[in-house]
Amino acid sequence: MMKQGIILKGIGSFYTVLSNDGEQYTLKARGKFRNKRIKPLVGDNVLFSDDTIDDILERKNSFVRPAVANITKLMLVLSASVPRADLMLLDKLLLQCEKNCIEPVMILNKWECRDEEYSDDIIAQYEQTGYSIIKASAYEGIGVDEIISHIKGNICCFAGQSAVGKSSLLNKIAPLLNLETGGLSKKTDRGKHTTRHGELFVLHGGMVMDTPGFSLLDTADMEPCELAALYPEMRKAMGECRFAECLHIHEPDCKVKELLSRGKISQERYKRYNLLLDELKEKRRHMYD
Ligand SMILES: Nc1nc2c(ncn2[C@@H]2O[C@H](COP(=O)(O)OP(=O)(O)OP(=O)(O)O)[C@@H](O)[C@H]2O)c(=O)[nH]1
Ligand SMILES: [Mg+2]
Ligand SMILES: [Zn+2]
Repeated sequence: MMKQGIILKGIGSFYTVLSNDGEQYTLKARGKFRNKRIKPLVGDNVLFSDDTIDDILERKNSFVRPAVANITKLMLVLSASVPRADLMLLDKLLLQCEKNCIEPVMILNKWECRDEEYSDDIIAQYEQTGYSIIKASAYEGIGVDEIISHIKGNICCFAGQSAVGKSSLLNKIAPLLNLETGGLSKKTDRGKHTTRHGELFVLHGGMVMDTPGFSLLDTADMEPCELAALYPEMRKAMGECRFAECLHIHEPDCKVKELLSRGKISQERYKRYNLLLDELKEKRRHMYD
């Protein structure tokens, strides 16, 4: 009899699958996947019988690093003190979410020892996006209930640079996880992370994954004129510029520029939009080289 389930983890050629009836199975993948060079991913919805995965259902989205599919929320963890965030990287991850129908949730961890000027600035730069920004502290349990409320019914990946406190927050949310955490000082070589195998944990009515970082997909397939629509605060202006193909830089009667001048769009985020736009144009120039 064929059953359906979701892959929680894969080690070697074995996959742990949580079936719709709530049982967990250890399964192998059919040879046909290898022949077709398809690798079942954590988060995949699969059909299986006996001890083999027979089919992978269509993916809503998929990523290479971490290898995961069908994410519905990306929990972007930042530190309100150190380490400082790379906001360009954050913006790129937010664009990635927009492109893949993933809801981003920003978490400002270490709130109990926040640098006020710095954390206020981050909040100010992103408040016009409308994204949730949760003030949190794994140490003091601040914001934990709010994070938990986002998990139900979702596949949530915790992403963010090393040492922002992803694993610490997850341990606070679900102490049984007992994930490894560490200070910056413990990590000798930069590429090394305390978090290794991607695994989905079933908790609080949803699933979460701790990740050692989240790499970006290539954005070369995007038209420069599509970029602004991936910024919620700019999206409001779409269709209101004089030119349909407006890139919102030097064009006259540009609604985005108007919102910018009225403080409805953050100057800093807009500046990074400009840099990204240049990057995109540059990439497209080289596409036909
Ligand atoms: N002050 C403060 N420190 C925290 C908080 N949460 C975590 N830390 C510390 O920050 C350091 C990094 O925490 P981790 O949970 O290992 O960070 P991570 O994001 O999982 O790091 P990687 O696994 O390397 O990606 C540790 O020393 C934690 O004790 C917090 O809320 N406040
Ligand atoms: Mg970690
Ligand atoms: Zn415009």
